Amino acid sequence: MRSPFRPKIELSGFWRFKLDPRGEGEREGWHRGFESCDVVYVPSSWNEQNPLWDGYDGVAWYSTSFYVRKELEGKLAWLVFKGAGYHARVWLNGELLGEHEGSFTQFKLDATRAVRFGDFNLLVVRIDNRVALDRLPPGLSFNRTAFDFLQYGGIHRPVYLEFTERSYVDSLVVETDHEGALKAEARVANGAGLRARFRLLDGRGAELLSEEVGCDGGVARVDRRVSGVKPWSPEEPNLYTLRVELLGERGLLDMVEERVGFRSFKVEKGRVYLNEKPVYLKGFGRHEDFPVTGKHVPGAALVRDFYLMKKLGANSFRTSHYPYSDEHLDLADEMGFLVILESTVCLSGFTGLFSDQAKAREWFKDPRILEKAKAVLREMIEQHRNRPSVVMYSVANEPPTDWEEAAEFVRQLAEYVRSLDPTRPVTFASHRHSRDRALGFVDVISLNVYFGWYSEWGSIEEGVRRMLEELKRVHEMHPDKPVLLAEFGADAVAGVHWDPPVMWSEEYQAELLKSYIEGVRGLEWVVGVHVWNFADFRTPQSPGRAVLNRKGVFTRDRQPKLAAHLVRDLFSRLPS
Ligand code: BDP
Repeated sequence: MRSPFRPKIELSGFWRFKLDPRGEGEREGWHRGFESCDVVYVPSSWNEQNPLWDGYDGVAWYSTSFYVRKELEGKLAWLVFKGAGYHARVWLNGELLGEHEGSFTQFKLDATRAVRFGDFNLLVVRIDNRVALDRLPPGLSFNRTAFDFLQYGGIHRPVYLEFTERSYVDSLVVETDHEGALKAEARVANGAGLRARFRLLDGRGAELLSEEVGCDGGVARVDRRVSGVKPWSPEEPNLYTLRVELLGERGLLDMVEERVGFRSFKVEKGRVYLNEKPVYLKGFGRHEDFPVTGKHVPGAALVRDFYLMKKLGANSFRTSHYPYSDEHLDLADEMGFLVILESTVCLSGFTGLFSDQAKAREWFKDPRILEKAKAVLREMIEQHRNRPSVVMYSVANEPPTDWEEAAEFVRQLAEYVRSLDPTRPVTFASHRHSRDRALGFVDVISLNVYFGWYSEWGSIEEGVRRMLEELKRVHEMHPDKPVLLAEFGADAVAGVHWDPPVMWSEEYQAELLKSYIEGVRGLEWVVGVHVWNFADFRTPQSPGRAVLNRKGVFTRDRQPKLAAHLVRDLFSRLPS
């Protein structure tokens, strides 16, 4: 939900920055302002902005100041962080506004009492980016994590201050189908006696619907079928604007908008359907990772990514392994990509973090962990549920769900997601395959498979044989569920060529991807292939990683490897 109406102060730019390795800032009163010669750019991660901060995982402080005009006095002031972390604590003019855990979901703090109108204001943010077992995703330290991507720190996404009247639209939930059904529900704060006007506009601004309703009980609703709308799909991502205007006696009090696509998506009898037609998911697992800016992918780079994905014939991706930014998903809506929106429960190397496996099992029974996992799901669904691009939720990546405790954890998350949004299918990415005890709890079975890379070293043929064997076993166990090949791939260092194809060469990567994609083509219960990964990305340091995970079909600066050209050809021979 965005507002073209509310006064807004954008806070992107150069902020003051100070590391706090001993964690003494708060005791020393840094939240009231601190001195430092260091500068950092927001939005972006701190790590690559200075080689000295590259591997820093600890506490760091940010500050900036801004002016608020006197005319805004009397309004409510909201400070919005689109993503900062891992843990953020925020002060305005020395007053604590609040805190938030998790880097990848937005949070909004009430700043009304702390703002100085007609004056300068000092905003201070303390970021704690330590890796820990009770954080999501978990780890022991910067280079010993359950997840295979760098624990970047900082204010990765935009920050702004926004003003509303005392009565304002607090949330908007929209549901559609491909035949023009439109259900919308706006929650209005202090809405007694007010009216809300819902307007639907097409791409040219022509009005297709206008309906005025009361806001009694703090809720305004419309439930209509709009005639003449074109459905949203990857081939034709038709978008409309749903605008909600809040009307008081003296006129307009608030205005919010959501971009709406009319589409339906469902899983039935082992198939997935978009707008009642079977659809094959072709695409990638991605990351938000870019040179220098870290976990912030600049808008121009995102646009390039989306054109590259289009060029290769992709129609889909997974937000591995956390919810992506609004810009990222705005482009998916706009350019027509089917998105599997994944939470931050990434547990790939989880069991390896424990010498005592009983302790690892206990983790899944800890109610605080379950609560944190639910909180991320709640926040990501609230933030992104109106997007036509988001067609499915993934509650976890590679949990050790051959264990009963982990399977029960996943079951609870899947159930929780359905209670929040029953309109979308649920999945998680499994690396336990036929030994997985949680596959029965989800609508689509997503499998991450690395035969021919992490096992069967150097033998693509043997790898593909094992992969197919395992896939068929899973299918026999769950014949009614569609299977998505959610990850498969091989590292290739760009520029390394070898004949015959050997591991780490561009040829090996290309050959492996080809054999996998051709191997599953024609299996009618396989509903898609997501290559791991779109581009090379940074990881913790270990002997298995050459600074980056090199499984990208593009390099980190988005130039093609041999595999990119081949994938284009392979995707073109798959169903659409
Ligand atoms: C999978 C993980 C992914 C890794 C990938 C790899 O889901 O995060 O990056 O393996 O090892 O197990 O390349």
